[in-house]
Amino acid sequence: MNLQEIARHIDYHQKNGIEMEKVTLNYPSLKVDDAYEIQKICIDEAGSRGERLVGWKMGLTSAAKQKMVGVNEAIYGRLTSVMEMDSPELSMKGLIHPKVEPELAFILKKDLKGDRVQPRDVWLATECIVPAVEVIDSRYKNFSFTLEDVVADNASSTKFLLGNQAFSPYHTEWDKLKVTISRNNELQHEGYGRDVLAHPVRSVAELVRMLSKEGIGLKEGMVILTGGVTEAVNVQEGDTIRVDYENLGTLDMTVTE
Ligand code: OOG
Ligand code: MG
Repeated sequence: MNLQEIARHIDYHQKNGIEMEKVTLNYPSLKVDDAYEIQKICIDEAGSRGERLVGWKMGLTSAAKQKMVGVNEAIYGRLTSVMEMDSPELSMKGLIHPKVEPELAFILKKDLKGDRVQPRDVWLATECIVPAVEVIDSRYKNFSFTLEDVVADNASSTKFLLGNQAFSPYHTEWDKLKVTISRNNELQHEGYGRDVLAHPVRSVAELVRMLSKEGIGLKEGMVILTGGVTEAVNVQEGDTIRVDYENLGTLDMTVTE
């Protein structure tokens, strides 16, 4: 099994927004560690095209998300500069079957590393928390995959939109924050910050612990998506999405051609 070759195959489908068969169909013995290695090779490949690593995401950190895709483990993915949206307009160009989901993003003011990182370390390293919307677009047919497949496909990472307003970590009870997502003015899903590993701060701590196995950590200035609070919502051209973060405001996204 040649991980470089598998990575090149996935990178091609990511870059061009073309769907593909699951990697595990051809490589049923693929291990999670191999899948993370493939993910890394794909990002190095994107790096050679000028994309910069700007952060990380946790995925499948809520029961709603795990149930939706049938994978019961938290995973991580890498966020690059081309994934960051600079306007709330999502173009369908180059996308396969995108879904959007509400997220809470941590922005770091210090590096974080180590296998014993606790929530208090995360608080000390957090500059602010920003409401965010993530666009996921699995490269696999029918959005169907195993744990190994989705890890190799960079946890379905595609785009993310950060809200304009940053919030102090200290004046909101993030676990009690209610989040709802509507499409075309119809409520789709609702959840609470605590649906993300009891508290989103724990998602960042878990990410650091997972990365420490690879000998890496988080860097100052990075953005960390802590994982979809609710199930994701399918979108198509013409849709408008509104995510409501209670007293912290709303984030809107419109889907264009
Ligand atoms: C995997 C990515 C999950 C999240 O926030 O749970 C994710 C997927 O559902 O395709 O981004
Ligand atoms: Mg997500």
